[in-house]
Amino acid sequence: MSSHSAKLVFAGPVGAGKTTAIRTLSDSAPVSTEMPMSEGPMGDKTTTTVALDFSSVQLDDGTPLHLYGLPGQEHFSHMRPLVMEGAVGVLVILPGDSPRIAEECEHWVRSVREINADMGLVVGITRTDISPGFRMGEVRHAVRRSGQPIPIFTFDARSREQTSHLIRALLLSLV
Ligand SMILES: Nc1nc2c(ncn2[C@@H]2O[C@H](COP(=O)(O)OP(=O)(O)O)[C@@H](O)[C@H]2O)c(=O)[nH]1
Ligand SMILES: [Mg+2]
Repeated sequence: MSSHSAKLVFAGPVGAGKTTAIRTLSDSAPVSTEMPMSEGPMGDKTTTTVALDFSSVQLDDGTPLHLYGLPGQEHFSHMRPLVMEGAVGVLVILPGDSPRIAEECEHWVRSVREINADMGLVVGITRTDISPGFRMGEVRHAVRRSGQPIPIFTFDARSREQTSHLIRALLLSLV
């Protein structure tokens, strides 16, 4: 890793855990643009990211790591190439309790690759503790359908240890 800085982007659908992961990792208070959900609350989730999340953390060697969370909604898809500009890798976060997880996986991995085919990519699946129906095999198949193989992990975005582990896996996949 260079001594300058690195940029990582967190992508994925609404409710996956992008904002939570960035908050969990943050050294300083993250900048966030949370607003009440226009369509009303989704379960216990009453706000959603309308523009983006941003935070900066330091790697062990002192390298600043800039973290950006993309808005999940499709009507903000025009922001993805802008936010991904200059990023070294993308973490696609998917909610394990989504009945559409395979479809969402294929969609997000393809969207990222359409913007940058060489982008480092890792899939992280949250909320598996509350998803009795979660099947890793479905996500593996979806990843295969969307092209090159990429690592898939489960993690809890509320856990700093688990989220840091995933970031390390993404950074290691780039070298
Ligand atoms: N039970 C459980 N909840 C989680 C886990 N990871 C994230 N969450 C919760 O899932 C929600 C994700 O919302 P948010 O971070 O706003 O999602 P975003 O739309 O992707 O930014 C939050 O309420 C988190 O606390 C997990 O592994 N298990
Ligand atoms: Mg968010």
